Amino acid sequence: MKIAILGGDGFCGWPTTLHLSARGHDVVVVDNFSRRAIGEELGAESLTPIRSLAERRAAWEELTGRSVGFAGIDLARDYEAFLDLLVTERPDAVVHFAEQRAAPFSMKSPRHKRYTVDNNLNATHNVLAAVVESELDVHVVHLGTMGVYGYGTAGMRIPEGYLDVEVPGEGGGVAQQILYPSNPGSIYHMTKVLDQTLFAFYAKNDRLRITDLHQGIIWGTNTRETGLDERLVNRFDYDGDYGTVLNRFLMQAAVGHPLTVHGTGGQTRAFIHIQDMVRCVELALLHAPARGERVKIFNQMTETHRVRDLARLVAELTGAQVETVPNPRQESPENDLHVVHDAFLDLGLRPTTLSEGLLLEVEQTATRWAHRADLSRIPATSLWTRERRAGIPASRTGAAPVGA
Ligand code: USQ
Repeated sequence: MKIAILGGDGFCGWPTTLHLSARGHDVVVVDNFSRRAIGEELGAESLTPIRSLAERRAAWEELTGRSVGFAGIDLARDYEAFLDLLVTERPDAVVHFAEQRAAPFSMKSPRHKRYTVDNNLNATHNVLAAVVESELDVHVVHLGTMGVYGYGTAGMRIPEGYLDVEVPGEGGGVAQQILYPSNPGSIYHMTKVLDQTLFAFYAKNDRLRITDLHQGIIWGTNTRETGLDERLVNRFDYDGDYGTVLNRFLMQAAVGHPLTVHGTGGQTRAFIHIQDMVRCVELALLHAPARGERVKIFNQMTETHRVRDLARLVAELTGAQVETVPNPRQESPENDLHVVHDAFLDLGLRPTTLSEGLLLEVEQTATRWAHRADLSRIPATSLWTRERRAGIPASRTGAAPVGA
């Protein structure tokens, strides 16, 4: 297939680019380097020393003989440039990762909220409108989030996108399937909820073929391809805005920082290893919906874990201290999470489990690059509301511990 990877320089986009190129697909990266620019704004670099996209592409070609194309386009603003790319390159599919993906970043200030909404919704809508205008039959695969559902399960397993309901009708109950009711927990997650409505409309009105991947929290850094050579290394974020929970704990353990459990740590979330993520995207590309079919939704996750259990696991593995810190977020302190995720397993996904991969990750990434860490970037300081407090460990400030 010919595939355009939108956001192909980012944390998910880069390993997906290489995976699909390695599988023999003809890949072109579309990116405006916004993730690198945000890193500069925050003064927070990847723990791993990532190379420029030009160096990454050259190294890949040198190692494998396969070239990856590139187009520098801001999808939220340069509609015409993207339309031109579609018409010139005529891809079979686009994989859309080109959104601001950090919940804390999206909640930092009105400016960050507005940027996240403007960027994410315009990018998604421009992609869909351009596919229609191009008159090409392009399969759109989008990286969504488990967070569109919220994390409360009301005693049931969260289905893959659609919920069976019965509504009262004149002659008795009428069976229907509806999009699972959304319950986003941040401005970022809300943009992915709104994306879902754009997809439903374009699938219905223009018969676009669309797949939405409701992904859990990624853990891990490298895939088979990004691990081939140091010039291909993937980014690893640990700062309070972009670092996700398990990767943060691994890095904190490596630098001797207490593991920062927000609140009670009773939050249960869905997880997936980065190697499984690239495989899932490939499976989704190979199993596109037909024209006229509704949006195909997969739950792209393999395990659920409670935050405090993850902290305990990492502490057992590394000897790190666990510390409860104030939760800067507005979220349920405790929740259960049960998720249907059969579709990818049925298509052949063989998940990498936490028990297999965690130690390797500590050794190969967190410890290896620990000397590059800037400890001042660790605390999560983006507050969901004015009443919230930054997630700084009391042992580092001399304040009374949480709950004291
Ligand atoms: N948390 C801690 N300590 C930390 C960091 C986080 O206890 O040091 C807690 C948070 O309060 C939250 C949970 O861990 O309850 C998850 O936070 P996260 O930053 O790992 O994940 P989240 O903000 O939900 O976002 C990440 C990705 C996002 C993706 C989402 C999938 O950044 O792009 O959509 O995971 S999901 O969580 O399933 O919605």
